[in-house]
Amino acid sequence: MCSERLLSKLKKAKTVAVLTGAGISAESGVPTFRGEEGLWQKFRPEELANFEAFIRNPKLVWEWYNYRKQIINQVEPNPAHYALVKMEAHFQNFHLITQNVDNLHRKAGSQQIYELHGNIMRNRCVDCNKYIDDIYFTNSEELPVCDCGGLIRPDVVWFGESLPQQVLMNSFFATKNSDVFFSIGTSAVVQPAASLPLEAKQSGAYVVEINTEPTVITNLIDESLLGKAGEILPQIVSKLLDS
Ligand code: BJW
Ligand code: ZN
Repeated sequence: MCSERLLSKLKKAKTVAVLTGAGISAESGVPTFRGEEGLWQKFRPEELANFEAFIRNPKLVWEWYNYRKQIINQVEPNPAHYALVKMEAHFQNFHLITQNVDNLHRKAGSQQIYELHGNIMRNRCVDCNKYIDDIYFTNSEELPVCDCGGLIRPDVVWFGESLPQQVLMNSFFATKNSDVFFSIGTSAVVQPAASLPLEAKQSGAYVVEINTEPTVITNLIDESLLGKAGEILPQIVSKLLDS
């Protein structure tokens, strides 16, 4: 699955950047966002992952997050997450940029992670912005409320909201400097993350996609590896380490 061309690019690479999306956690049992299987109670992510939806119906949005948190708390990283830990140890400069909020890269042992869309285990108050660690509540009739009386929300990035600026700047910097860039398990439709593989391409990186299906960027990049990240990434890493 690892072409000679990719192997030779990787052997010469000093800086490697990786963008991951929900597909990398699919083999761990975390549902993706798009496609039939990704829909939660037939809601599109755009309908739930926005502030207006939260204010209109916080109970519904919290139900979605509680459902996902329950899954995330029970699952383990898969071979794709672990392959990226090995890559981090191998390369001089390695940057892992993730759209995922599920903590699985950290759980696998990746050290430096740019979390573009926040983290599902953190929360903050919509009024005073105070950070609140993980909260557990099973009865979503009782919504979590801050000391100040404000509603507590998950500390994730919803549609129409800005991404954490420093994390975004670091991600673009790493992308522009990369010799090889991987886009793994993302449909590449949500901006600004979706522009990173194309930014890498424009800056001269060798851009590789790993996905079970072709995406909107497949024809714009250098190499598309069709298949499961948990199967393809370990093959790439072992070929690289054995060579
Ligand atoms: C496998 C696999 C296996 C499966 N192996 N692969 C019009 C045009 C352009 C942009 C916009 C527009 N209108 C609005 C915008 C901006 C908007 C946007 O991009 N919208 C588009 C959808 C049109 N973006 C934003 O609003 C962002 N902010 C922003 O732009 O700020 C500036 C601004 C501010 C104010 C006004 C305007 C601009 C914020 C985006 C936030 C996204 N948030 C979410 C939720 C995060 C919290 C949470 O998790 O709940 O992030 S939405 C959701 O989508 C989540 C994901 O990170 C993100 C991306 O999804 P991802 O990871 O790609 O998952 P899927 O399911 O789409 O794909 C999975 C893939 O895996 C598939 O391809 C499978 O084939 C594959 N796969 N198994 C390998 N085993
Ligand atoms: Zn508050």
